[in-house]
Amino acid sequence: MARSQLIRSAGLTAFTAVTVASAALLGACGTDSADTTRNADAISVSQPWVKAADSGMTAAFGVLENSTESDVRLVSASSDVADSVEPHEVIDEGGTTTMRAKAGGFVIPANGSLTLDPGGEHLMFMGLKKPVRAGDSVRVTVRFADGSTTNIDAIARDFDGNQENYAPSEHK
Ligand SMILES: [Cu+2]
Repeated sequence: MARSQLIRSAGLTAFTAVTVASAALLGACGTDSADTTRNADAISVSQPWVKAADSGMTAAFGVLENSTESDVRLVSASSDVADSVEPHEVIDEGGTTTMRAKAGGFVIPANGSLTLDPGGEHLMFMGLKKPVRAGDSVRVTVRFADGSTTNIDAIARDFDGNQENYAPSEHK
């Protein structure tokens, strides 16, 4: 925003503006991290699955592995089958577990992995637009801190455990 104002006030041509913007982007990449691997290329996902549900809410799980020397942050997610998808964590509030949006998203540690599983961190689907049936493949797009994205195709399966963690009352 500040950059475009600067360019406008300097009265530069559109062509110059594009060149300046590109140079600024390259500069940002160089200084953000010594590792130039795109976040999306650093992360591989295994065993992705989503809990089958007729309506309302559900959640997706799996293992995210980071093959680089830098921590990678998953900041947001989306799916065509839900109004919204959020990184969630489960917390213990005086003996009762409840869940909430995880501030800042998930960190996948350098040379490590993050497991999303029932009762722990998960990708929460809210406002299902259609039933998710066992066997369905549900695409979730996850976005990382550097803006790169990965499509995850999660297979739906019936899962009865941890039902209490997905009660609508626990969501705002
Ligand atoms: Cu949740």
